Amino acid sequence: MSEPWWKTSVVYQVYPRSFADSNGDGVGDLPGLIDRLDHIYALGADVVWVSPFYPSPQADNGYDISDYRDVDPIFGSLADVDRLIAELHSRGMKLVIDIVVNHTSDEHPWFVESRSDTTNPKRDWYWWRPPRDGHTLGAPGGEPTDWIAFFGGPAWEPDVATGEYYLHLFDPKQPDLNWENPAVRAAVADMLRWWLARGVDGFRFDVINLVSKELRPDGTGVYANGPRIHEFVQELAASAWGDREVPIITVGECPAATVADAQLFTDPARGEFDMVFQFEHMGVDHGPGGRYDIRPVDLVALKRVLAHWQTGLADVGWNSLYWCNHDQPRPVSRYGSRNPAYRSASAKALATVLHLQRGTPFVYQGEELGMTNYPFTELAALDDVESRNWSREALERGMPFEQVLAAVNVQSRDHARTPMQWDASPHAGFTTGTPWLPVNPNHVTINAAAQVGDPDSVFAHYQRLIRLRHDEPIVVAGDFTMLLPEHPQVFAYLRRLPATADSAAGSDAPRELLVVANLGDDAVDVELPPEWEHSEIVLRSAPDEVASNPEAGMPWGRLLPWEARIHRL
Ligand code: TEU
Repeated sequence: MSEPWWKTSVVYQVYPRSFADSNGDGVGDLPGLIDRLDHIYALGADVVWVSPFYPSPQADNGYDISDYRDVDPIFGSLADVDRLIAELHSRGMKLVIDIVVNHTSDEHPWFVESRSDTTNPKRDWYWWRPPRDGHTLGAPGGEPTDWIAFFGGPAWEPDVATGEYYLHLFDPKQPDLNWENPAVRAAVADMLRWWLARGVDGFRFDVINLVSKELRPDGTGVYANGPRIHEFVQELAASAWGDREVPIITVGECPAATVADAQLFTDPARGEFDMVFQFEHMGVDHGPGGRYDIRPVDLVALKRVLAHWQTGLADVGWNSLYWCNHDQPRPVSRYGSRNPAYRSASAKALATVLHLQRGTPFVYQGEELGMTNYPFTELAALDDVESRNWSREALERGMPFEQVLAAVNVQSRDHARTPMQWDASPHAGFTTGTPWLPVNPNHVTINAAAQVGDPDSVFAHYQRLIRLRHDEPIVVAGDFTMLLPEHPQVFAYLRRLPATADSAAGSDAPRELLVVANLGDDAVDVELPPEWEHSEIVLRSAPDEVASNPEAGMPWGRLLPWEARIHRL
């Protein structure tokens, strides 16, 4: 089977600010990451994706870049990146860097030039527009379109000096680049080639499907998946990495992308991306008001969405698989048990149903330990620009404080950003200084030191899931059939390797796997296909009583709370 390497890989995401601090300033850094690479290696991950480490005013924690070809001193230096690459490569691992090119920082020299004068050669590198007809700059309703920024407020910022507005789909300190201008696209491709020459193995493209947009009258504008999106991506791919002998890995982050969009982005014949991050399954606990309009997780809807992506990209394209990243709450708090006794079991069950799907799994730092959301008690403790802005606006609209706090305690992006929990010491082994965001008090029990080497740990379960993907071709290549789609508590599916599509797997390789998990606090009896009753159990996670006495009168089809099993035929 000559699958590209990224199809058999597992990616581990590092948010460098929160991973490991080597110099005691309270902020994680690249030397800290290098010191901890053996943790990721021990887990079995093949690839490390590092969130932005470039020079940045940090208005959005580095997703506002002021220089694409350097490292922010808070994170280290270019020499540290070179060392990171060498240390990863010496372990047989690879590095993916984060490319944020829908926007730059307003402090990037390109934007500084662009805003300096309406006739500056870089004026057209960004989206500048005069006030709407009959309005004065900055007056209510003067914005050129009705777009609202992802972080709240109008997506247009008035610039008094030149009398025009500029577009920012995110923070005002993140002006959008104008990809209609070929010089912008050439500059981006040039920068990617520079990083490839330095030795990186791939790119994660931030909100890349927003780069083609159409400014139109109110209610008709297009800010995502615009008319030239595939043209832009194909051009970038061809000019930046099309000539590479060893394929790199490319992941396009695509909010609002549908399966149909993803088929286009990830069809190898089209020369775009290897995979995209889709957001549909992130919406199953969002109400009509967005992510802070919280609804209980609807497991049936979650399964329907994931199955749709599995089948939608079965024949063409490829899936990314993720529960978490630096923008999402912790999966065990979001989809897992409310009962702390089941935290570990629910982390294992969630990992199982994700990792046995077809696609490339992404593990976000701390997920492999079952790290949880942080219990915020005051809004002032929040750092994330999105949750700060949302909570301020919600209070202004009259939402009671308790309700605002409850919402951020479910959804704030800061839950994923509290420091990595290495050990039980005062700052969890993350820093000797004062951490930039508080350490979760539960680090005294939930930490890497307590789990690495413990065969019952969440960490050990992730190790087994990753090893299974490396060892069993069926996990990579098998097809997917959802079972019990309407069951409100059980997540079950089959993976099958059709005999024809499998020459290299060998005749004794397993051709069918059954994955089944109880995602609830109560034991449940389900009707599973009878031919599986006496099949081999490859992996089983369950509360202690089953683990110690697996056959203790358990009827076939009974699943204990949060029990997950993988069977092999
Ligand atoms: O996120 C894009 C995005 O649309 C969401 O994940 C975002 O977090 C939004 O707030 C959802 O409510 C990417 C980055 O991952 C994120 O950290 C950046 O803030 C954003 O782009 C802007 O660069």
